[in-house]
Amino acid sequence: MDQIVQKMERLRAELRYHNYQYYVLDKPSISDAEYDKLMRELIELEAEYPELITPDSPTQRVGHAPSAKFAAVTHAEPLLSLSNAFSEEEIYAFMERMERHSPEPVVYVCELKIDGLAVSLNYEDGVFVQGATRGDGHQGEDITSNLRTIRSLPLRLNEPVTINVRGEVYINRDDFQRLNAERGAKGEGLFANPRNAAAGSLRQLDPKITAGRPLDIFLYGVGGGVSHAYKTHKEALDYVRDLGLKINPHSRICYGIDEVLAYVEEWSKKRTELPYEIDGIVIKVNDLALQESLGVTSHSPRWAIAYKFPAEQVITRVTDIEVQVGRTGALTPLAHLEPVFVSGSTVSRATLHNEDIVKDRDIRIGDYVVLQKAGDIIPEIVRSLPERRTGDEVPFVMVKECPVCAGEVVRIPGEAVTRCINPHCPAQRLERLIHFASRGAMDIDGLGPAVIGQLVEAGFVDTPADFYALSREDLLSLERFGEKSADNLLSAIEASKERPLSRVIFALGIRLVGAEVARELARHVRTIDRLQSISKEELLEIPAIGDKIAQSVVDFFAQEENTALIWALREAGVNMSEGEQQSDRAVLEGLTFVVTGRLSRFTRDGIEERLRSFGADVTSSVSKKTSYLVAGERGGSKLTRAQELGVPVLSEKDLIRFIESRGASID
Ligand code: 3BA
Repeated sequence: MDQIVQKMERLRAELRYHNYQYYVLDKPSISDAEYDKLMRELIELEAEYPELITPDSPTQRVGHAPSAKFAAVTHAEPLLSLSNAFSEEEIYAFMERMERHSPEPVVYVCELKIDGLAVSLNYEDGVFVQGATRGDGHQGEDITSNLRTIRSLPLRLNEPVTINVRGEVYINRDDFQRLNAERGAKGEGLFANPRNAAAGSLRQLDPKITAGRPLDIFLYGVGGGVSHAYKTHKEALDYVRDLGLKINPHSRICYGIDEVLAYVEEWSKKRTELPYEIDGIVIKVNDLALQESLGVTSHSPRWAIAYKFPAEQVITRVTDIEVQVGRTGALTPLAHLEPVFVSGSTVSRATLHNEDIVKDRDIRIGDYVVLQKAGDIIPEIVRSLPERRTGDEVPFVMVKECPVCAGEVVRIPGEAVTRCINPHCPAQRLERLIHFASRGAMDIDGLGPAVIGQLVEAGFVDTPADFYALSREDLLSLERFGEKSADNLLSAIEASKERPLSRVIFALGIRLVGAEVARELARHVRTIDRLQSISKEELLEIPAIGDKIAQSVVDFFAQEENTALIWALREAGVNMSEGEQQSDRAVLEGLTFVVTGRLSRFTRDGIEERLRSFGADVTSSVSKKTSYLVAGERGGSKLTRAQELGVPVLSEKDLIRFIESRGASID
């Protein structure tokens, strides 16, 4: 038996090596036929001794059955976003901020910004155990089975380390062309660009489909604490490379603005020569200690910036300007365009935001205009081309009454928006209903704009509370509704009654209260009753809440319809409080913490008690089973031990953020 095990391990090591040469280094070391022969030998052995198959065996890339849904994964360390720069001046301003913060000249690393999808990979003792999408940065989806199919992603590293690495999954341009050609031939839909193709491939529930897609990956960072032997970003990249992971070969150390701008200019020109698409350049401070002291804002590190290449611009014609009514009654001019292909998709509409923007950009019906996608997604009219006018163009005038309810419209002096002030306006009502059921809000599956339109049309629904009174018969009387879809919708509506208070608050559609502010409010008030009776002064004590938001909340609850709506939602059984006791215990469930060193906000006993109240185990010594070491000042031997074992280390601040990222608060 031992000999068989040895033989298998030898074959695996050999295959791993050739795989690395071929997929990571792009330098094949044996012929395909020889590789296949080794692989067949291993497959046969494993078929004979299935009990000896290991999950990191090269044969095990596509072993997994399709899943019904991706599980949610909470990132131990959030994947932040990058702040953007769109000009040389903004790069310069960024670098000046860095230099001001440092007594010595700052060293930078410039990298290509791969236009793919950010993912996070976990290796335990050198074995790939879990991979996830970035999601909202705190929570992503578990796409381990799909990531395992990427040949350049090692299932086992060169060293048995436990590490989290981050990178970008992408598809090469020519692989993308080939993939689309194949799809076209089979009558399947085409992907707009390599990025969408990569996203679509990672989103497959059946890893066998993903395995047939030409996905590739570059890693560019390590997640979590400064727990390794390297001191700079460049050294971290080298470390990641030495583990056997694929890093991009074009990153470069740059000293000073001239070298950074030279890199930007060089790759702005050479980007078309690359086999993959890039959408900019990432500039990072090289020194990790300096990174740490620069810190992060709420969403992005201060020590990095992404220079985004200018967006592709095209010319098209405005055929009409329509005024739409939003959820809060805001009237938004929307340009209808002659369809035009730009940055990967065909665009036939672009919002013009408000009256003033139309005036400032002098956009008239019939005008030729320059169009681009802001942030590569949202179509935006940059300017009109007055030199191409014929004289038949019609200037835009804001409507004097609501285009849907014909009600009164007002524009408050000093504000840019014109609003329909009729609270019963059907357009607002519809938008409010759509918002209530939408993904970030009550997240009711199957209750999208089309179905809601039908329900309103049929007179079944007027306010969001009416969703909860819908019967099977109501739904079956609608067109295109079968028994199955009716039952599915009813159970989705039922399930939404259990949504956390923060979502309910967001779903109400209070002006200026987005998802983030709603979470903040829920955390402070804990029940909807408290929120209804809270004063503006009290609201202002909440850090994230300023004068405008506070006023908006108070105004909302001063309206009788809104208090009636809350009453009706409560009657329907919708959750109206943040179940503190129960939910808190789930926050850190299954995690084991060790605390060391001197903390500033808490005593050792105090923090340990808090951790336990969140459901965590707290032990006194660091082992492989430890999930996190919380280290204050002078961590000593426990810190060293954690670093040896690759146990992630959290500072006091990290811990607070970590708990917050899980929807709770340490206070
Ligand atoms: N470097 C994307 N974020 C990147 C770690 C920071 C970062 C990126 C990057 C925040 C690329 C945001 C998503 C994320 C890991 C957060 C890159 C690229 N560095 N080279 C500075 O090539 N697209 N994206 N990923 N943490």
